[in-house]
Amino acid sequence: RPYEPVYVPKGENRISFDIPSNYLPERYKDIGDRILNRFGNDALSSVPIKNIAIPDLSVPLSLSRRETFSHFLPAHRKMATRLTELFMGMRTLEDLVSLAAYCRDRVNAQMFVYSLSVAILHRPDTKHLSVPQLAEIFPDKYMESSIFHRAREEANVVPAGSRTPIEIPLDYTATDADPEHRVAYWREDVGVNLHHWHWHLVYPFDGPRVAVNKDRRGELFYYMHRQIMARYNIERLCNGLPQVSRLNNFREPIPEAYFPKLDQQVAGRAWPARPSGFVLSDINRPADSLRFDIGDLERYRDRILEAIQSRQARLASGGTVRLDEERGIDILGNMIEASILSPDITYYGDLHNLVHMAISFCHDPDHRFLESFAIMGDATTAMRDPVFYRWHAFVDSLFTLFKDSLPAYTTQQLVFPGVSVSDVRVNSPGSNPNTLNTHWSKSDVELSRGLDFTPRGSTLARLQHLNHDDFTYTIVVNNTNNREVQGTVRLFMAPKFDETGRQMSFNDQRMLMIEMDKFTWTLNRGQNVITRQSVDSALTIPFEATFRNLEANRPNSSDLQSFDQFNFCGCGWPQHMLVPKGTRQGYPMDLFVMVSNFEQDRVNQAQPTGCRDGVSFCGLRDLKYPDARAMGYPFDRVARQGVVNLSDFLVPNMQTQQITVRFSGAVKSRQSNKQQTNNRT
Ligand code: CUO
Repeated sequence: RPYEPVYVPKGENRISFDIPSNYLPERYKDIGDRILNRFGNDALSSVPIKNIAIPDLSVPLSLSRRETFSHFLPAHRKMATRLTELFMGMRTLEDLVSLAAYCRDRVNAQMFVYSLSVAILHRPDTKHLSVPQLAEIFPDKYMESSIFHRAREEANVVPAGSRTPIEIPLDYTATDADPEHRVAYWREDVGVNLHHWHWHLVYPFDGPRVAVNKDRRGELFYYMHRQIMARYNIERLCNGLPQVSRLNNFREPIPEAYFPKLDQQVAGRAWPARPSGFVLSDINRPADSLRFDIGDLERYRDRILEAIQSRQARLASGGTVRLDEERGIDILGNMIEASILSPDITYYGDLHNLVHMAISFCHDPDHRFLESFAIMGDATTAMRDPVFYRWHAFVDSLFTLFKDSLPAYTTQQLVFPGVSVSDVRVNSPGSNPNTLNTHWSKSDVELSRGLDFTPRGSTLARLQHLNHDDFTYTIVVNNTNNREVQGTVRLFMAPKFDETGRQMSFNDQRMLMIEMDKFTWTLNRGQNVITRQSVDSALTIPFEATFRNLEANRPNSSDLQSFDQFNFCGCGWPQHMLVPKGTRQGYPMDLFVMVSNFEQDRVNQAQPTGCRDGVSFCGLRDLKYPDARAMGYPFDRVARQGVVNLSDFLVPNMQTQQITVRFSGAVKSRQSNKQQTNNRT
């Protein structure tokens, strides 16, 4: 979309970029004046672009603008890494903007956004900027393709300000004849997919070392994806489906089918679908510089298993490294994913990424049909496909194998001397105590930034999604120490019963413990009553980071103006997906709270500046992960001797409460517009 001004939905403001005429690609050079003046006085503010000496772009330019881009493809990520390095290496912000302006109409659009976003997130002079919301730049990766025709039609006929949002129905990829479709609302949720894309932007597995080499990134790869698996499995149980099976045999047919119904607007093609029963094959696609056999994947898998069993890994530099209690899981995360921090990437391979690719090319493994990868080949879209969870269930089982070989936590590693929790409960206004209420909501996403049409102006897509009533935790904690102490409050919840209706054992239940919140609290002597709002969860980003606020979404409204001034964190679990759907009858879950000793959780470092949302899944920029305990503590280890059920696991600084999650089935508008208050420490 050359030379469109960037539309900023803040009143009628438009910004154009004043591009030096030598920046125009060959194709437009002769008609440069006409293009550059295309919007005349329509563009109210103009950003001058400095004319700089353009560095060598031959590597990123080797991917055409019309190809689909995937950072899972080694050849593509080599190009993207080069481009990211160039963006990161620009001396000043002005030079960066200039190079970006030059690249925008030459480089592959998705690679451009990927590399520029990684650079923005990691350059010291841009790290306080939010990267643009991807669903607005590439709505085709998040929404059913037919809406784009409808949006253009609406925009052509109806002036901005009077346009009606284009409604996207909840069920458009399949029917309930496919049992997997019962959880499609979860897999296809825009916020969930935005979080996943953003996580991989913040934690790239390849690229400039400063972007990759982050504190405990391998462990966070394990923990964030483990939590996704637990949440998805709970959602399945709520919908009468069994937990996900693992993809542990690379030669067996894959039962799950998926027909994405997404268009790749850039390539002008539909994303490939996968009928049931497809089998993975050896991949040989010279056009993608990609060649590997199923046998290679099996070899990598067996070598990783051997490392887990022997608790040591080979180093590329020679010698070995021990997979110990403290660092083992982090090394394994980097080894399995794999990131460039893998101890030996030639020996252990690139297992997780290559299986993403093998699945995404199973419809055309040797490129004879000139087909591109399917949605599993792109972190932006992968979570929509049921096979994502089959594959990640296997990846997770490798981590579990390692974690379960570590000794159980002793009670000394769990207690907080002098501190006990006597009660925990949840309350939602107007509802029974200890009940969480879920429902559908409809919310809007702006389409106009990502669509090429005139006349411009706001055009919205309206999506139906799961949501819940806001709620409050109340926790009663007694401190019998004769001084004030600091505690870390850890909130989790898990289903009480398994698929067959039997009460879960501790070891089964701990695998489904989803983190709900985590925060530090000062405990006075005696009794303390802690209250905490669900909107303040350390897991989530605010509702408004995913959606436009429906009520405020009128052109020129003051809320819309404040929307753009709000510096959102992109990474973080969407607030509207914090609570599992539950059931109409009420789904029984155990709410668990632990108050651990902050002295042992503390990470000594500077206070974070800027973005502090979504910390549990996304960490803090430029800082260490702000919890010294193993991620998932206290549920990341097997039960100690004598623990059969959750109640046996409890020590005085823990407490549980049975809660009910009730789904109303109704479409309800949002209960509150409350912003997160950022009051966590
Ligand atoms: Cu996030 Cu497989 O790691 O997609």
